[in-house]
Amino acid sequence: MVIRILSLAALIACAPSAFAHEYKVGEVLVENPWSRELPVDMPGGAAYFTIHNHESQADRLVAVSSPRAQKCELHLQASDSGMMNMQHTATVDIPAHGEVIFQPGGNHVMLTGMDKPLKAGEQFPMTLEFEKAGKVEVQVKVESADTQTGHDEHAGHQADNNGG
Ligand SMILES: [Cu+2]
Repeated sequence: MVIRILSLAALIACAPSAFAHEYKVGEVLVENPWSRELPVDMPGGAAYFTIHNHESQADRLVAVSSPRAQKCELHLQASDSGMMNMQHTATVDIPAHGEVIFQPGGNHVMLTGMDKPLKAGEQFPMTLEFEKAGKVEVQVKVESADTQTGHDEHAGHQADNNGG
């Protein structure tokens, strides 16, 4: 009986949310890929997820692509002395036994060149390619705009993109 209770506790500890969905390639886990519904006049979007590396050596996210967007770019965002700073990067390092979080106000995959805007409730495929673990296709769930807050930095960034 004690053993049964313990194993149940372990199961719960490994599942932070009943709604989380995750994808595995080698020892790399991509957790809960999601995006946010955007107004119709917004031609781009952003995708977020958490990457866990259970391998004892570091890996690297080297490419992202989706049939839903012409271009998927890796963007890093760092708060530098109070100023939000966004930069395009070719790759993202995933430390050994570490995790990298992509989230609003932080790292994200910028989606541009979409033929139609993202609608809440839909999901679309996106392929992540890791240098060592290889490729994995995930389903990105689109959530409604009001389920999350604090995205203002990113709206400003997209305005910049439109100008260039
Ligand atoms: Cu961006």
